[in-house]
Amino acid sequence: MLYSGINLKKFELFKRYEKNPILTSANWPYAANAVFNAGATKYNDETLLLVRVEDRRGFSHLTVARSSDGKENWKIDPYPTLVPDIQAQEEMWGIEDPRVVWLQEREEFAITYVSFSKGGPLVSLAMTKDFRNFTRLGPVMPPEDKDASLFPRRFKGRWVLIHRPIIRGEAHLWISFSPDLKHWGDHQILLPARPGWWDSHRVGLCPPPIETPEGWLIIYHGVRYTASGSLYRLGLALLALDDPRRVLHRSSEWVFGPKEPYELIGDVPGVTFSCGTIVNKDTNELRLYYGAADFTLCLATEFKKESITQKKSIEEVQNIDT
Ligand code: BMA
Repeated sequence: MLYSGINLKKFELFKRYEKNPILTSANWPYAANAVFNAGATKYNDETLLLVRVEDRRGFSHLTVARSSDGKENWKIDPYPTLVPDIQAQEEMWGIEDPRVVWLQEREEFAITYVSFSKGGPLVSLAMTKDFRNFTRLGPVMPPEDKDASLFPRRFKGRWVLIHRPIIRGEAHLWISFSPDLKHWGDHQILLPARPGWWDSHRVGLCPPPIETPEGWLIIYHGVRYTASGSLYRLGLALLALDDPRRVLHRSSEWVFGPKEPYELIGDVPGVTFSCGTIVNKDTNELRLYYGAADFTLCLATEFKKESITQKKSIEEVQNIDT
C-alpha cells in the first residue's frame, strides 16, 4: 500500500466545466428549490439527463433535460417527467437519485431510483423506452437502501444489482442477483467502507458501472463525517468483467471532491454526488454529471490523454491498491 500523500503533486483526474453549474433551479420552467443528482444517458443522439428536482415541500421528482453537446442549451421538460406515484406508499415522500442503464436484451432503459417511504429510503425500478411512458416494477430492495444500479446485461443468466443498504449502522456497497429483476438473492458485500479513510463512514455507488476492456469501472462516493458536517467525495474501483463480485482494484485516494464555492455553499455544503456519466468512445471523453451541495447540477470531464477507461492510465493516475 502506498502512502496516500504520495500523489499530492499529481494533477487532477477530472476537470470542472468552466461554466459550472450547468443547471440550477433558476433555469427551471416551474418553481423548484434545487436541481441535482441526475441520471445520464444518450438518447436520440442527445445527452439526456433525468434530473432530481426538489420542490419546496422537500419532496423530489424527476425531470428530463436534453442537450446536443451535453454542456449547454438544455431543453427542459416543461412539467415534471416522472412524479411520485401517490397510490404507492413507498413513494409518499418523493423519488430521488436515478441511475439509467440501457438493457439491450429488453430493448429498454432501466431506471433504479430511491423511493422515500415512511419506513425509510428504498430502491425502486422503472422501465422506459422513450422517457415519456414509464412502467414501474416497484420496490426491489427494502429500506434502508439507496444508490443502486443494474449492470446492462445478465451474468450467467442473472441480472446483477449494486446497491447500498444500511445494516447495523454500516453502509457498504452490496451486490445481489436476480433471474427476473423481481426476486433478489445471493447478497454479499462488494466494497466496504474503510474505517479511518476518506470513505470511512459510508460508501455508495455513483453512476452505473462502466464497461472497459479491463473490467467494470466503478465510481463510488465515500463519506467522512467531520466537525462541520459530511464530506462527499468520489473514488474508483475496478470489477472483473466476467464476475463483478471480484474487486480487482480500488483507489486509495479520492479522485474528486468539493472544492469550488458552488460545491461548498448550498443546501448541503461539501457534497459532490454523481448519478450519471456519458462515455464518448470516439473522443475517449468521460463526462461526469454531479450534484453540487445538493443544490445545482455540474459537469466535470475526465481529461487525461489516455482515458481512465484504459487500464494504463488507471494505474498511472491513481495509486491503486487492491
Ligand atoms: C445521500 C443522498 C443524496 C445526497 C447526499 C448528500 O444520502 O440522499 O441524494 O446528495 O446524501 O446530502
